[in-house]
Amino acid sequence: MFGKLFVSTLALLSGVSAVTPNMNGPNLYNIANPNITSGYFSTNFTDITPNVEYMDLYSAPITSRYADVYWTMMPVIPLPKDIVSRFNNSVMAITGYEMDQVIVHPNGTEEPIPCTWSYNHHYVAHLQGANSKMIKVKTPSNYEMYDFSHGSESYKFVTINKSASPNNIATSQTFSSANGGESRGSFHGYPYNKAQLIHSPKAFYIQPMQIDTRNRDPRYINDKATYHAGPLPKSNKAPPTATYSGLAGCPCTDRLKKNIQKLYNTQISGSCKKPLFNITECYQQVLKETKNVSGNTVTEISTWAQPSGCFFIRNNNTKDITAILNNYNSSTQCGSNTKSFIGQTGIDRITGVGTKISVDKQVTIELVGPAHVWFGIAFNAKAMSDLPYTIIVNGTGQVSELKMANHLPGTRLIQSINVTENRVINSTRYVTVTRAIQGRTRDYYTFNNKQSDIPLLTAVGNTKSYSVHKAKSGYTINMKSIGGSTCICNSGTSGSINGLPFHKNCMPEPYADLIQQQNPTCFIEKYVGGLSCCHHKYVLLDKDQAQPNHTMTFQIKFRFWFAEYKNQTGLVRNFGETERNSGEYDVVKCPPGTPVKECVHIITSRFQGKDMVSPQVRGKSKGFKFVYVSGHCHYGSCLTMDLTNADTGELVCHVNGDMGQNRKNVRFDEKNYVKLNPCMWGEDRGLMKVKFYSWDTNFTSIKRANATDYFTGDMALWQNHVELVF
Ligand SMILES: [Cu+2]
Repeated sequence: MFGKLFVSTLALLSGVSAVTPNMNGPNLYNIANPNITSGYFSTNFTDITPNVEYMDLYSAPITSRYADVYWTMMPVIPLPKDIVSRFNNSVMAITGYEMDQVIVHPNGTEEPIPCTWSYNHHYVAHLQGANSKMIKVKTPSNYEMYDFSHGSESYKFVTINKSASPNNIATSQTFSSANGGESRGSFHGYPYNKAQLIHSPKAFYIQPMQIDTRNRDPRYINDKATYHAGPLPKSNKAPPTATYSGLAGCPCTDRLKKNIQKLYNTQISGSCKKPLFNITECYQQVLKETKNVSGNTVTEISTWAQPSGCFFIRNNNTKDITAILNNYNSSTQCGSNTKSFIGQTGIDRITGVGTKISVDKQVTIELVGPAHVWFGIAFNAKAMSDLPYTIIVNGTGQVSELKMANHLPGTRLIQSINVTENRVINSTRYVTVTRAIQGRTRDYYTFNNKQSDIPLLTAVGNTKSYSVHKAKSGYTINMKSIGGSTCICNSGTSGSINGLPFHKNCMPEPYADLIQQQNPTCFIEKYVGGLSCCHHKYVLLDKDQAQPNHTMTFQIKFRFWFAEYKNQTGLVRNFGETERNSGEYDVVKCPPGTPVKECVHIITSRFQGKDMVSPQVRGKSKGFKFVYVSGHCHYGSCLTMDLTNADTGELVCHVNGDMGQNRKNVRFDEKNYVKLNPCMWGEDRGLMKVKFYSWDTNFTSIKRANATDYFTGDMALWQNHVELVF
């Protein structure tokens, strides 16, 4: 063994020869950006790092039936005792890893299983050090790009004993590059003298997502060479001729209940982005807004003279509300023909303050509050730090105007209001003031029909004269048009699939283009497949499709390559998304008749270096050097991924989706399942030299996909490792 160490949780010694080969075979892997002028870069780990060693680790067995989804954090696998004691209080330098999925037979032999049997959708794996612990984290609803880690349920390792690991050596490491169907045939390794460093390594964790796609028909059950389609749900997008399983796209089956809630907003100016044309919804929403619809009916009209879709009109004299649905695609704006609008709040439960605002030729503000202490109301503010225009009524009935300050009493303003009413009835004070619509200066709030929702802050004191508040609260006053129309517009949807909230953060232009392209992945009502329909233990068959009973049991196998720590440069994870920040997207099939060459679905995103690494990891560094850049995209459709430095036009990394062709004697070559070569930079011969990028560098990512067929839940991720530069 030339002093090389071979360890395994199963203590398997088969397949080990004197010259330690790569687990998945010699010379299997390639890189996307070789520098052939300086020689050939070998992807055999023993060629990169002298005296490199390895350890083989196996997940607990996974047992699945056809169409099962397996996606959960698996039980911890302790590292072999001799490794733990050897690296206790010292550093292991991980130079790369290999992955496979294998059936381990009772006699110890291993049988790799193809993508056509169990599709590794992805995995996130970790090595835990003695000074870290695993915590479960809920991805925040407005997560940043670097927060993402292949799906919603995620785990994080945090350092528990900072002083134990000197020089900020990491106490845990995550492995999730080229981490899906491409994993077995794609290179996960670093150049000479670069590594993922971990202090006191102790345990292995893996959260794989596997989809069982093995046809259990006795005619095909043992055919590893060719894919034979098994039963597929109605929402499956793969054509009958597909050489890959449509289950890999996580189709939403009729076993899942989709609950869609529509969202609405009102407008008294401009036009609805999405007018509401459904008569039942129109009636319900007008009733919700006004509490009273005259005739309990919606009048349908078709005219250019009114805004499109659903709106209501309040009669100036009778105060009757008429609900109207205009089927004409008109350009007339909401609220037209009027400058008067009105809004009213209830009495706030915390402060006891209520407000009514009427805007016509001037503004009338009616305030209700406690009679014997001061109370106040601030306009267009969600916090005092907004420094809002404020009206204060003190316990003796004096009314004044202020510009609020943060944590300070604020500045008195020259009076612009007339007090027209000031009465006390049963310890409640009723004050009415009038004012010009336009504020006297910028310190005064100016009312305008473009703002139909005005956030208000209310406060109440303990004392007669204005001083520190006893309680404060806030609400929004909703202004409605009088005489003119108040439109009710569609403003999107929210909802859940199988009881789990559906949440996407698809970013608008210029960051990404899924929203503009109306990609179905962003909208629950259009969503037909992907991670949200693919949770642990889901069965990807319709209700009326019986799930075959036959089970298959296999394990995920990892071979970690490591070396003694000799001041290798430690690498950190760096993450980018072309589908910002959805985490997946649909490759939408091109229209029938499109020439094959033009049938390409393209998405683009723009981000900066700092969007790819969290501020905590960036620390005081001024930038980074790419060492390992790995594109991630899926089976069947992935054509190319390009990462470009938008400031210079330099193409940083170009990745080709290398589709399997079922060639004999080629490993991991299942037809149309992908293999992805990473880009690498280093001092080794055959590699390009590393380059510095500041955190402000602008990058563009473009992903091209073959859209001859429809693919749900595809991805276009960059899962990289970089060197920080201080
Ligand atoms: Cu993926």
